[in-house]
Amino acid sequence: MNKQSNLADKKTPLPSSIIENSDLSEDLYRHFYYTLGRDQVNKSQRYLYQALALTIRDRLVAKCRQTNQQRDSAPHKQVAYLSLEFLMGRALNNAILNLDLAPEVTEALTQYGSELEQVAAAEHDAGLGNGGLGRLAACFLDSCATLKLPVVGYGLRYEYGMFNQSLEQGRQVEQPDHWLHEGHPWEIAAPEQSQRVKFFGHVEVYKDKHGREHRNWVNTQDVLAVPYDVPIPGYRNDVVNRLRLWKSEATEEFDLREFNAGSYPEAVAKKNQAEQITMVLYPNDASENGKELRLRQQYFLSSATLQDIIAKWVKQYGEDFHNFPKYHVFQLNDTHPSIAVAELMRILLDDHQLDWDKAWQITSSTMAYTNHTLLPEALEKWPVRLFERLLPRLLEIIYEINARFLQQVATCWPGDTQKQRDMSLIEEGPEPKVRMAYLAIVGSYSVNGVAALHTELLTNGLFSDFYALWPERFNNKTNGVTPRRWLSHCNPKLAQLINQQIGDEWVSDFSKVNALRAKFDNKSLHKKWQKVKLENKQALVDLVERETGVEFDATMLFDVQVKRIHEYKRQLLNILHVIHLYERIREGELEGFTPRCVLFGGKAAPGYFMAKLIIRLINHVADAINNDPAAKPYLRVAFLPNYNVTAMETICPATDLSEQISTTGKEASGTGNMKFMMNGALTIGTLDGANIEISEAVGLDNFFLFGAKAEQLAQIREHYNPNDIIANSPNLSRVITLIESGHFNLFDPDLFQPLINSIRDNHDQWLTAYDFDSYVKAQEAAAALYQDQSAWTQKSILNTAASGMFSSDRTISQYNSDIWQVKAIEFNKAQGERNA
Ligand code: GL9
Repeated sequence: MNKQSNLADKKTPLPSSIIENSDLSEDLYRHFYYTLGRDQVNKSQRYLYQALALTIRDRLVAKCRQTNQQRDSAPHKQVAYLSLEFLMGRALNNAILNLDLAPEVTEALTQYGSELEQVAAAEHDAGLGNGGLGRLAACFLDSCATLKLPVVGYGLRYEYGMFNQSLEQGRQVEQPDHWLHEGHPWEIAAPEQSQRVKFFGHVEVYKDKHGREHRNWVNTQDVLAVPYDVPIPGYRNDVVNRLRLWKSEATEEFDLREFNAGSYPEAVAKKNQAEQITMVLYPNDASENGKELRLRQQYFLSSATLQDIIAKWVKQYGEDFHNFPKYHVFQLNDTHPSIAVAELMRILLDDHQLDWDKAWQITSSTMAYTNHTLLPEALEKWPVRLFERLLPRLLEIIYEINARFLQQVATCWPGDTQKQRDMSLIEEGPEPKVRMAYLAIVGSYSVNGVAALHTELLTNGLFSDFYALWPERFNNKTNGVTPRRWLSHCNPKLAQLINQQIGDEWVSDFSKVNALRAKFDNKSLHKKWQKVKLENKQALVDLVERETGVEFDATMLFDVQVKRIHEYKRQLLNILHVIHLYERIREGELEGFTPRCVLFGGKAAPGYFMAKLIIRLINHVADAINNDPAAKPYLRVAFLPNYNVTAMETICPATDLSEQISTTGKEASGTGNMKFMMNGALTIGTLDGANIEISEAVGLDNFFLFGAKAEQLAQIREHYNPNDIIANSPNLSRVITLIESGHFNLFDPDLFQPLINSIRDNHDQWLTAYDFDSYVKAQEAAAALYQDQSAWTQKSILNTAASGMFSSDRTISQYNSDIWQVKAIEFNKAQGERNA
């Protein structure tokens, strides 16, 4: 300690100033030639990328250390954001933007005859998530660092991320995404901070010297959790937070025991079993996955994270946990890590001998739960039998939590045993199950939904009993997205134009983008706005042509739906409309026809038959249309394979019309809708999720609204007959007749019948028929408006101007003021001077 300060006194440069004063191009040179041991610079963008990433990582590490020091200089409350998914995408350009290094980097690369764009393209997406939920976690990390909040992300370091999608004869084919195979230069392993996570075994009861009973979970098969830290820079504010990703490894003793028993191959096989846990991300969008390995992943993340944090606590404060809730919050990203509730209880009870009430008080005042979906199939329930075998001690704790909770229910609703069954953490039946959402609610001091409608539906519907018991626990936090990645970085031309108009403060205070509103009618701005859009569309034209061979035309209306393929998101409704447009062309109904290019993109869960069939229909329809010369001037259709974060960075700046057409009440929020809006797209959408708030912010004059409303659903369902609707809609009849005629599947009769049946026979669960005519009408309004470029551009500007509240900075500020209440990290003067 003294030695160090002596060194500092003698003006030995601090680690951070070594980096800050060093020359970026020299560092790049050093990493390229020495760290990586390469030569022949020009030949490998890949190694140049790695060297540049290491060069920038040095700077991040310096700031991360400073951030830690500052944060730890006084006791500080901190948040752990627990998520099974962090869909980070690429990191290089984001770091360069946030650290403001673009000029230096560009110059350094010129000396190697290279450009940032080429080098950046060598980076693999970190695809550690499925879609909205995982990308939200990534946007949140950016906002937390930008708002200087002490928030650490905790997740899993999957060896294989979201699968790569390709198309074969219109079918989705999945390939493994071995994103780590060329290394991940941003991460730093911290094996000395590894944790042991227990599985299997059984519970023993023992008495301490005071005669008190305790429990021990013994004879377990342990797995090692090794942390890898990824730096998360704030926007030009010197703060660098952390994302800690756990990798599973075999414990050494395990190997040794088997090895000594003479079974070397078995020992190695066990090692594989341990390493399986973080091998692969489950590729399921909003649907339950009952696989044992998935529960192992969830417990592994929860246990490693809590043990990590508790170990640091004990080191600092010993076993006095009295103040623990003053310094810690655990935000649970959906129910996936909700086993953390029981795990924190276990650690406090068994490892630190707290009594139940004290442990419960601590647990239930540090956990907070975010719900991301109302879809019943996504509500996680784990078989009690599985719990019993895999996590026997956790099941005991859940039973005890439940027994005490049901007492409360009984007090509140005396004699109402049905209520007790309804609210029990254990679902009865031939195969009893643990209801993970209920565990999360009972164990948390805050429960939030992700858009106003969604939270309303949670409190009035899905969780209404819990809301009746604890109304103060429930709150809404409408989602947001980071304007750094989703405007500054992905749309530099528009960002620059906005800067010219209103200055650049919007980047860190996105409410300021509202200043654009005053200029919505400025003709010279219109010209520039249109020019930027056209150039962005050209970039998308190139991407689509490269990836699909389909020629888009940048002068046509770009109509885009990219997101996971799911029936409730209704890509089917969209392609039915495309077929309707095609029929108009075939029948010569061309009056007022606005030429358009329709783009689809998105992955289907590998086991989701209907979603995969929708992909095939889109591709077959696209083929028919793109190969019909009569259609070419009016309509082009493409399905872009392997939609991911990086693709969206080219897509959203180029989109005119954003398709947000889910069945009302089904999309909890949506976040793609916000990215498109920021970039000046107009939305065609239902009153669902955050669309409602989007339409309110921009005004219904600037939004193409259609479809049933959530409050009408029950009434619609009462006498609903989709076949009547089809019969009474000439447009829809014509479309369905064309599909049923086999026009798009000449060699494969009945191929698409399950899709038609889902509308006709299966009560049209997603109201595709019900909403079709109103969708077509809204599409016609969009098409008509597009012909008046000046009117369209006005509305485009108004959309960007009204997107201020959809910044994840706003969302995170609300999480902080309502739920977390942590203080921003402020660098004190002394430290600033020392580092100057
Ligand atoms: C989701 C909801 O479906 C979205 O509407 C919401 O915007 C995001 C983020 O809150 O969460 N819930 C969910 O399970 N997914 C979501 O996108 N699915 C995936 O992430 C694939």
